Formats: sequence, C-alpha cells, structure tokens
Amino acid sequence: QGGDEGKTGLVTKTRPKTKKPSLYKVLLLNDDYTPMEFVVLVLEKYFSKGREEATRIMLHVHHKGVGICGVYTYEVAETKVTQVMDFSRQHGHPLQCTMEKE
Ligand code: NFA
Repeated sequence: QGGDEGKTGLVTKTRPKTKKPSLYKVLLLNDDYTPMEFVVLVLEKYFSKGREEATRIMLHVHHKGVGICGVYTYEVAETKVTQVMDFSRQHGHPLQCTMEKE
C-alpha cells in the first residue's frame, strides 16, 4: 500500500480501517460478607443481566473467587467499576469490582 499524494503533493499514509478500541473485562471478586442477593442485584442493575444469568455469574464468583460481568471499551468499563464500588459502599458491603485489559 503506497503513499497517497492527494491534492497537496504530500505523501501521506492511507489506512483501510479505523483501529478497533481495546476491550476490558469488568470483574467481580468474591468476599465472605456481601449477600448473594445483593450481587445478583448489581449484575441486573449495572450489567443488564436477567435473574438467571445474574445468579449463574454470582455463583461462579462465589465458588471460583472471580468472574466476568461483561466486556467493554475503557471508559464504559471504568464507569461500571465506579458505579458498582459506589453502590456497594452506599449499602455497606465490601464487594470489589475491577477491570483488566482483555
Ligand atoms: N461469598 C458471598 C456469601 O457467601 C457471596 C458473594 C458472591 C460475594 C459473589 C461476592 C461475590 N455471602
């Protein structure tokens, strides 16, 4: 793929596509104190999961220690982490939510 001289006579690079954004997994971590029902509520409220899927993810986190709530672009993932941490603190629960690059 050669340079494009356009109308200016300057050679510039052309690209066939714009770059796809990096994706980030939003994770929930297990703890001994947050009620199971509260974790299900978080998954419904902030990750648009139905009751069945939310329960499946909550039990996965409960048994394995960590689980994926969803995969998002950086700013969306960051917003979800902040919302879940604020909501958990407001309700006096130690639930931890974090993100990692996919
Ligand atoms: N382990 C918590 C309990 O037994 C439930 C829980 C699940 C907490 C998933 C955090 C994440 N009450």
